[in-house]
Amino acid sequence: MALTDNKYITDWVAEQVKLCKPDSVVWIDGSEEQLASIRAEGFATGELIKLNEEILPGCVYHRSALNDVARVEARTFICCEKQEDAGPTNNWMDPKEMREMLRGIYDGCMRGRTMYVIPYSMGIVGSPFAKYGIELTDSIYVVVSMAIMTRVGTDVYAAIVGDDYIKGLHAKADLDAEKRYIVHFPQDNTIMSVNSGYGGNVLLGKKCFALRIASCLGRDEGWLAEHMLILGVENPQGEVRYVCGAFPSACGKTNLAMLIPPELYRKKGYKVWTVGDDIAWLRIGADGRLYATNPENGFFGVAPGTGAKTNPNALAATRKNTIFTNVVRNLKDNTVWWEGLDKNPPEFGEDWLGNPWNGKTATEKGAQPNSRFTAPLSGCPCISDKVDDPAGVPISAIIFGGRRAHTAPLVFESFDWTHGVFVGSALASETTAATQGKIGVVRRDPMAMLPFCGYNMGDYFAHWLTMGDKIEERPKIFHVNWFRQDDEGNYLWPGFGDNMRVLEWVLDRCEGKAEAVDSPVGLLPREQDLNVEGLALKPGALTELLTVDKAVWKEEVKGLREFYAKFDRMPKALKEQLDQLETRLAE
Ligand code: OXD
Ligand code: MN
Repeated sequence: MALTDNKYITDWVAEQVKLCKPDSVVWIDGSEEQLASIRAEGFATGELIKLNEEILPGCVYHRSALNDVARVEARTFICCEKQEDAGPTNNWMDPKEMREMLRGIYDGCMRGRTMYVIPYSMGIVGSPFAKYGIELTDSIYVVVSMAIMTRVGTDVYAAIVGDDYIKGLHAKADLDAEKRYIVHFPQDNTIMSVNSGYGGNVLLGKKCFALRIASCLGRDEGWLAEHMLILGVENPQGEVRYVCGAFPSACGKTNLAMLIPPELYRKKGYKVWTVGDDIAWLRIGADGRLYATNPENGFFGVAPGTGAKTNPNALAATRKNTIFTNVVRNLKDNTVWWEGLDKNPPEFGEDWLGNPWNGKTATEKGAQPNSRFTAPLSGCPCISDKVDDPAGVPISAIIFGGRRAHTAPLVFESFDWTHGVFVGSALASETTAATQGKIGVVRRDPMAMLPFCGYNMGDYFAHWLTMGDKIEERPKIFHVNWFRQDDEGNYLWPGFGDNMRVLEWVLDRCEGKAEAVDSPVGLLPREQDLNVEGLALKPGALTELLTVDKAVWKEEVKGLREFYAKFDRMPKALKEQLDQLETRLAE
């Protein structure tokens, strides 16, 4: 029975039922009772596997299809009216043609299945900044995942006014990779996802809504939807300063968001608090500062590499009420394992494909490199007490970063907001397992939003510049690179908790307490400005980390010029920034 009498919802659901032809429709109310019965159904069908209740209470295991383990950018579309509004970095098709084509794929695809109607909120229900969505899906995995990643409940129906909600239709269909489409219709606030069961393609509140559709809403309403972590650094005086960080997928955003400061800092009383690890919605507050909220309610983190040494907070967050996807199952105690968890892989395991796997002798990896945990924010030991504050947290600094072996120094500060926007537009990184395609290729990923911006990125850069005009107390903008290597390919910087040393300089710069020197690319700390006490850096490493190699940067400018040439709508101010960088490099 429908749980709302809002005609804009019931009529739309009825239309989708007519199209997909499910055997039954279940309206989700968000209650634990209903979720428990849906989980039980998932256990019965095998879509979910219950894990050891004593060791991993409330945790379940899920496997996605072999050909369906990552986001599919080549099959992701922005279908606005005009192609030029989607811009050169998005796939586009005429919305009418796309709807026609999708109609054929969805027609009857839920026969023999149940359609679930999930009401969810991105942000605190009822807060002026929350945005609502309804996702229709034939996947139990999606229902239980959305209940972790977003705020699901009947209060969402009550909060939706008229048709002011994002419509999402997801169907697994046949999981046919050739007919897999992730499509956004920003002018109708609609998302259609079909033939996939992988989280990044099907948990529609996340990338599809909170980034692609929300970026369009932000452009129209004067705010920013960004692919950013949000963290707070508490100093020994108990003051907390907040930072946002945009890093391309799988560059360690979750690790940075949950950083544990080195002992030296902990002893003095420094702490780091996590507000979010993937998405930030940024708005200008009444006081003219920029405020960030995390619209999500959970973490969808990459499992491999998450361990007691690299990220104990993330690991702790996964010990309760978590969904593990495509990791190794330990059949002996019905728990989970992945590469990088510990040095004790199970002997009696099952790999992500469901084949017997002996971690003591295996030559192949047991967990899929993009295997995931879906865990509630509330389970994270360092979760900020501001995470549920609808006003968000005031942002002192914005940090851009990527994986660059040789180009970018460890950290630099932009000269001003416009230069900072230029630095964000120039962001690049080496590809990893989070997307399909080759691994290790350098790709430009402006503001880490290349796969997530729902409109023409030229207009998006212009929107950033306009936001800068409106913010009275602008955050300073920085660039970091934890991944710089020496000529032998060794990392020069230890990363992880020691990134706190860089954060300290960043925040001190925001408060006018630290020095910096000019360089062609931005303002750099001098070696003595970074606290490296107790760090065993190789001789000369710090000097190299803070070096700007002009020859390498001249090549970078060439690459950037090619990239900029793609955009008809690149703002003049950013083209000028590129010219100015070239001039400074020639001096
Ligand atoms: C993610 C991604 O899953 O960016 O967060 O791919
Ligand atoms: Mn992400």
